[in-house]
Amino acid sequence: MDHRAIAPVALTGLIVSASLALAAPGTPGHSHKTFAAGAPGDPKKPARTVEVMMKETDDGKMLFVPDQVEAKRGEQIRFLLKNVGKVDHEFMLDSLERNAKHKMEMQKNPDMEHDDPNGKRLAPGGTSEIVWRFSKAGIFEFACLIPGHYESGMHGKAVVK
Ligand SMILES: [Cu+2]
Repeated sequence: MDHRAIAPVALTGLIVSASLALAAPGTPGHSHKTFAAGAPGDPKKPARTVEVMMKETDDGKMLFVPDQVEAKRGEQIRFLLKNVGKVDHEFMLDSLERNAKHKMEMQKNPDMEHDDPNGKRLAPGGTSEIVWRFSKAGIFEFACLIPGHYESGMHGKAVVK
């Protein structure tokens, strides 16, 4: 019996199961290392404060107030986020394409929690902030990607000139 022939097979099996575990769907949380809408800001540098409220209306809509923010290229904005609604909401600042893709992922994994430089999830009554540097010109989007919320109106534009 040659034990040396068995060892590499066992090792390969171990590597395969480890990779499968890492790639398993439904893993809560994920990181976003690249950002489409600019870059995480520097809280020590000056920033203009923009308050954004998240809420539901009596007729079933879900909104950001305001739903449009304008910035100059290079400007830093401190988004002061307030969930004044009755359910969880999130604020995810990204390109329209990336938010659309991310929304599909959220449909498969609705409990995905966000606490990223460009996105936060807030419980009712919760507040948070995001300091963001709009280093690129373009039209970006802030959206709530919790299933059903985007479709109920929960998205806004960030226009950077
Ligand atoms: Cu929402």
